[in-house]
Amino acid sequence: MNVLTIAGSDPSSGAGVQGDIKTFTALAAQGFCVVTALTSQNSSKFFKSEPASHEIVKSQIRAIFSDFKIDTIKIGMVYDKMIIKTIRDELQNSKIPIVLDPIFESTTGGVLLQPDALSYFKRLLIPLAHVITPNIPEAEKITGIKIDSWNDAKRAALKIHAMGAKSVVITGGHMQDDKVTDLLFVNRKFYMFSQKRIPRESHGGGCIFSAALCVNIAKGKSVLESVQLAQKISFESIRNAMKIGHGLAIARQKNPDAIEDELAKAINQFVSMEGIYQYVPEVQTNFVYSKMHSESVLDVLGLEGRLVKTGRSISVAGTLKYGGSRHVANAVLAMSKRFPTVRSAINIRYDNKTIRKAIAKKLQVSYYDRSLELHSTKNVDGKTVSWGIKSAIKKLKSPPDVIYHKGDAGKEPMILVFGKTPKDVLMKLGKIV
Ligand code: PXL
Repeated sequence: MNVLTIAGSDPSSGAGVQGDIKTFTALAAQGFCVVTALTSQNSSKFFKSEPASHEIVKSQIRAIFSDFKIDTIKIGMVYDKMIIKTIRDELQNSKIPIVLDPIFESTTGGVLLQPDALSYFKRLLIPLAHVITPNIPEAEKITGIKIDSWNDAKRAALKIHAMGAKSVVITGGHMQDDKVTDLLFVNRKFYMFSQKRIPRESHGGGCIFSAALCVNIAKGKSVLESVQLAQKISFESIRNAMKIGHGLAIARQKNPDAIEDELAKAINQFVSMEGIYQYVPEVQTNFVYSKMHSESVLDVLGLEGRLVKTGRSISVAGTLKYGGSRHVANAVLAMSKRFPTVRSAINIRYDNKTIRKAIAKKLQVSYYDRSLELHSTKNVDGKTVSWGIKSAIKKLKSPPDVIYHKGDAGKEPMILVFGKTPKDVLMKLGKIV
């Protein structure tokens, strides 16, 4: 999935476009950015900021939209009236969900929105927001309501909703409390989610929250679920913050889903293997990783699109999703029923040379013959693969590394490489390609 941030540059890279790209990457999304302004700051001090021209902001936005299909947009620092107007003009007819993160001032005191731009922010950007994510001082500034209690926060949320934001999250880090509570208003209802407070200031946590929210919405999750997940992700990132410079610790993104994290890394490694495009079959490639004790394809993470051969390279089409793969996922399910440690697999183009190489490298290779399958399971979605894997492992005492078949009428021959983890699969693949 492709996620765009329209925001300012933060050279300390805890916040701003750099922080957002890190969050997108950590959560296995493809990140894009449009830079609205430059700041000079480090972990202790904010020095200066200056805007990009509105022409170059417009040109960046058009450059992105003329090439990529963007799933969600986050808007952060927008700095001045002209940039706000440009963003509004470019996005007002778009149907892409927008997460608007009001950025008025940095933790270290820098001005990130010109004072005369606030009314433009309210009038032109708030109505575009699918979700807006002010903290308490930002919600006060937008609404003029002094927030001392959750009742005040609710009034502020309703007022921001009335300004045109579809849903509103007021992040409660600034509320005096030993917990951190976020207030969500969505579909006419209020929800409150609390998390332990980490007694330490850090830089970037707010940006991570809204960027993570943006990724979760891109993944098709509801606003309610996305906010809860984003709270967990930013909490973990703040807990994982590191004092790298002389001032504030910098929040560090962590993907709470280790399966997604490992598979996304392995996919990136796979596509950059030299000459690997030659191993992608006609039906393209999928790479999967299942949960432990998986029961159905919904427990197996795979690409909803595919790893697609495009000329002499491979592009990653679609998003990692549980249930995203049928064939390769069913192969792993069948395998892990017998050998539960095997949880990952990839399919590559059949070539007898590849099989000979696998045997020469002492990988355990097995095969099945699709033409021997009974008619009762043939062509039933997913059944053929399960049947094939079962028959290939029936007589084996340990799990094979490679299983292949030579095809059948209208069916392309195929090689599957199995492993405990995506990394294990890549290691085996490295021996044979
Ligand atoms: O954390 C908010 C933020 C967002 N964007 C930029 C920033 C900051 C805070 O410093 O500099 C560019």
